[in-house]
Amino acid sequence: MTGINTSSHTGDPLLDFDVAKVKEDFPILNQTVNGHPLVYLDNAATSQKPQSVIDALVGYYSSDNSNVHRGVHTLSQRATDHYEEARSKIRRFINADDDREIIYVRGTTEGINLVAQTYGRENIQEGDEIIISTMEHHSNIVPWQMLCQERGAILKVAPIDDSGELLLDEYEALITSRTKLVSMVHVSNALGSIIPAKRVVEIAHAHGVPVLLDGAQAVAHAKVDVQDLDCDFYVFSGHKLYGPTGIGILYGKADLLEAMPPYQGGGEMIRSVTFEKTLYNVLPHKFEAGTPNIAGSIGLGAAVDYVDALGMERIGAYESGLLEYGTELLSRISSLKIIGTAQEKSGILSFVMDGIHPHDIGTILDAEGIAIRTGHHCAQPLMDRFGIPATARASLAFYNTKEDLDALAKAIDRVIEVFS
Ligand code: C6P
Repeated sequence: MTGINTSSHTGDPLLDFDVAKVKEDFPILNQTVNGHPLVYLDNAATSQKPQSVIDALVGYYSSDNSNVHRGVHTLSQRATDHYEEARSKIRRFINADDDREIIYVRGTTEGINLVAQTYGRENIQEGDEIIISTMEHHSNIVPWQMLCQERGAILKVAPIDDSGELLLDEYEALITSRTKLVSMVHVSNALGSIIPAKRVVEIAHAHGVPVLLDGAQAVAHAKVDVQDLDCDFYVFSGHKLYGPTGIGILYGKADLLEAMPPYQGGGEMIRSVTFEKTLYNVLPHKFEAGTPNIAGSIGLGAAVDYVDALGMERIGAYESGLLEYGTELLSRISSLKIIGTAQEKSGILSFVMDGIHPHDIGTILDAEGIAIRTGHHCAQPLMDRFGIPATARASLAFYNTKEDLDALAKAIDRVIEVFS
């Protein structure tokens, strides 16, 4: 597996990436659906898994399956080594400073809930404020609403413009002496907008406010460096990064994590327990109560190895080329409107069509073997902002091709035909 044509650079990222070779690493892509070769364009919902990730899962269960941090026997030590090696790989992948800052969680949703229930409960009092943006996924809205309800705190929403760009001045104007946290999506799942995350953090920090970034749609598509971003928390899901479901990462700066109370109580998160008192374990174990998703962590480590070998910069360049190509194709369809046209965009093509419900678009595309997502994308307030109930969304990964996008455009012509 390399997928990178290093011998003859053409300067065209679409040509410099050997996508045919890369696709061979993803067995699921080699099938027909409804009589057509599968075109998988639902990568923002979940991405497909390379053989190396599947092998890592099978390898773990075939050779090493055992509980971690508990046994002196060989299998347990092997499982623990692999589990902790994966943590180190993930730490390097996002350039965190220390393995202690990498907390295994179930996914983005659990990572945000963890921060809300620990940092939030500890630091947010009546009348305090939390700032999010219009573009949030429900998982970066509801946990804060729950906390605000409990505490009598206030949730403020930074607006966006019609292209889907965050209005930085209006965001800054929302910050007051009562603002205790900013929690924002790094890349919008419904629009593809990439927020100026570094600037968002700088502005918040200038007011002494910590920042959580929801990186669910960012980590698989561009190099993320948490130290460069200087964010205080960063969360993402393994399954959108070519890894297994049920595993994700909460990154937090060590001093913040140290000061936070634990999330759940149970085994593993303790140093000692008596009926009178429990002493908590050190980081990261303080936040990892119970038997963790060992196979998932190891699988995520293998996914990180895979994308590292391809190179995040090359992945980003290739996907940008694809996005440009797809945007151009869809823009030619007069009855179609792209929702989300920010200057800085990740590989998401959300669109609506005159008089045709997105679900009908999705159904007809499925009959052509094309998988997209339709609906509100768990971002209902964002749909309200655009005055629409739903969009059809094609979302890209590095194993997609220009031909996939040609097939999408052709199938959209078919949708128009059916409804004319
Ligand atoms: N978005 C989509 O189709 P979980 O479910 O915990 O792995 O990820 C939640 C989540 C949080 N933030 C953003 C920006 C997301 O995109 C998602 C998941 C999927 O867009 C499923 S709703």
